[in-house]
Amino acid sequence: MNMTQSINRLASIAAATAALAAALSSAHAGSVTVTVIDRAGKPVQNAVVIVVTKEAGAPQAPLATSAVINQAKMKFQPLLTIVPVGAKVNFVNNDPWEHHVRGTAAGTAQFMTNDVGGFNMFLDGKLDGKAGKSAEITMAKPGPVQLGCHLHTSMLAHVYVTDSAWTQATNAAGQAVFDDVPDGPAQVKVWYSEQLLDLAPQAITVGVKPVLSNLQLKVLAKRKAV
Ligand SMILES: [Cu+2]
Repeated sequence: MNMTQSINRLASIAAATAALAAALSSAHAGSVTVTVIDRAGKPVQNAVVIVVTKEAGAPQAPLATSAVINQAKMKFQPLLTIVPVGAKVNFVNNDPWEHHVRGTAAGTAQFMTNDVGGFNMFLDGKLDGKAGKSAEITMAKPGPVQLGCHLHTSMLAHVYVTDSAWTQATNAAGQAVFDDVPDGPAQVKVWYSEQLLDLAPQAITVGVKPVLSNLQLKVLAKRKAV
């Protein structure tokens, strides 16, 4: 084998190795653990963590495309619901009195646009022995939505409408754990109802090594988890 043949041989081996590495890395999905703490360093439960990836893909456990939010005992239940864009959310009044439910953009969006895709609906009180009155809303736009009631100002809850399949609420330890994020560059974003101004997204690189990311809010967590 002369010099040129050797170099060609090496070049073809290198190309094959690179192709194999690319195939392996594109097939791989990495683990990302995000911990959200508040201004005082305490873990924040029910913050919404969104991982935005460049690679297409779907997690093994996709977000449900429908959800039910009950009104019961003067509260929305649950207080935080995460759904993908286009999801249908059914509001059900289980109280024996009327609720006038409204949805408006939450966070900075409420100041930045008049077109918030908001909604309003009267739900009559539930009659004994009958199913609660309900109404379905399609969540057409990404972003946080604040729920309230025109009749009962103490009623407050949120729907986070996400355009990333990798979106989770943090647990009591302030953590969101994603097991199958496609490899490559990604951004971690966090939304929390008390944090009005969005924090800058954090750039991460997903790969074989698990990513541990910490985000600190500029506000204090609610004393009682929402
Ligand atoms: Cu009400």
